[in-house]
Amino acid sequence: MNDTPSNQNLNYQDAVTAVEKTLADLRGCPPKEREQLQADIAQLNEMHEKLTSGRIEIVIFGEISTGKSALINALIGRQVAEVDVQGGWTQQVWGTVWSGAGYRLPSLEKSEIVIIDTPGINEVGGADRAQLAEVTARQADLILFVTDSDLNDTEYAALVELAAIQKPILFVFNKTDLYLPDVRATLVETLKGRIDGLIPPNHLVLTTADPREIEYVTEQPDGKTQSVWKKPEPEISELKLLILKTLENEGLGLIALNAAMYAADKSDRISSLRVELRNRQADQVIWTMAATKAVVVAANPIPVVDLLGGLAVDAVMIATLSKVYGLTFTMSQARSLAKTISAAGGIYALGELANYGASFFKLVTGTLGTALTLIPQGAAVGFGSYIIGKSAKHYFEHGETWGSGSAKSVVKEILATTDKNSVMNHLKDEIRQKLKSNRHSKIGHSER
Ligand SMILES: Nc1nc2c(ncn2[C@@H]2O[C@H](COP(=O)(O)OP(=O)(O)OP(=O)(O)O)[C@@H](O)[C@H]2O)c(=O)[nH]1
Ligand SMILES: [Mg+2]
Repeated sequence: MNDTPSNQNLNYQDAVTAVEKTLADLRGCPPKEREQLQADIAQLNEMHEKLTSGRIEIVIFGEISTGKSALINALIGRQVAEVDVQGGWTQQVWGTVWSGAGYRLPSLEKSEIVIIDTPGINEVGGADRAQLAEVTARQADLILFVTDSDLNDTEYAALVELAAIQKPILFVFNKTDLYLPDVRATLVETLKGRIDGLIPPNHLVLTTADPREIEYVTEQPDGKTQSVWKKPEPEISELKLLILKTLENEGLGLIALNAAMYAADKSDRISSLRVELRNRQADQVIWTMAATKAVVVAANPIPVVDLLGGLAVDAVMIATLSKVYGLTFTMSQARSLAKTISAAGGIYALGELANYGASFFKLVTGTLGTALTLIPQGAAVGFGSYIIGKSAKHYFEHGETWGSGSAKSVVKEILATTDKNSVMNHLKDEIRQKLKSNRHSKIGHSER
């Protein structure tokens, strides 16, 4: 990112707009969708606040005991993070404002840098680690990856994952005071090889966040020597400079890019959730209507009524489906689409009707026992509606077209890929249940 400041401002403005637009989209969702997007709305609000206040978040990653917390203390200049010899000290992700950084994003008064401490990467289990990665992907503008020796497998894997997030990473080799100069130089070369292709070599920086005490020997006026053990000052100036330089170079562009990526991600989530919800709603409409028709046919065994009444049920189903897809089909539009689909699939074919017809006529004066034999016929007609519904769904999903095929090819494909037996069995169950609960009304009538 070698943006000029004005370019950065432009990107920044774009990002603010993108986040605001996505937020407006989220708020404008129908209540059902909004319910499922609560967490996204909250996160995006936070992102908006972060963006408009110019809060930059630096997240520190690394194995346990590599000195992540010590590094934060050294950068901030106070003991804000708990440091411990025992590994696994930091248990939660938490942040603190780096007020002494002396950096503000241009034109953003309230701009501040927050440093976020995390537990050691081998400390957290799989699920937590995924959550940690997600939090980082969401919040971090800059990542510090801390190690105190050559990388082990876990560290390398984590580094690769982080590099994939596409955010700037500074690679910190801490505890350099523990190595003799030549060993340290060899380690630096090894580490350069490890990060090759993942992190630019000039993003590798050496630190001593919490140096071990060393012996200071002083000569007294009387010639005697005195020794005191003291902790030298931490060596973190190179890291601090590199952080500030990165922010200076990438500044607004950094958080802008981050926020824009985040908003795009949320937009995708809204669309996929919308597709998923529509899908579910549409299927529910199809099942309900197919079952209704199956029950109507099973309980009123008059084929002519079925033919006319059946088309009405299908038309209602299609009009309802159109609403799921944000359209408003009139009953006559719906009836005409139902006819097109039935014709394309031969769903009301004479042959089939004749099959049902014979038994229907026989059963007009039927008893309870014979009425139950209408179950397969009801289910067969319900299956027809199911196919009509699925075809209409396809039509609506493709923006009121048959996509690349024709009505005929679509219905044919749906017929070929539907498990007829399982749909029929489901519909038969529905009929049995309805007939049982309506025993006194419907079947009571046919018994009389
Ligand atoms: N010699 C030396 N020791 C250090 C340095 N930085 C940290 N330490 C020591 O390493 C130990 C672990 O430091 P922490 O800062 O707690 O490490 P951490 O990465 O936060 O550890 P967890 O929170 O447990 O994952 C402590 O005993 C520190 O004093 C350093 O630069 N040199
Ligand atoms: Mg810690």
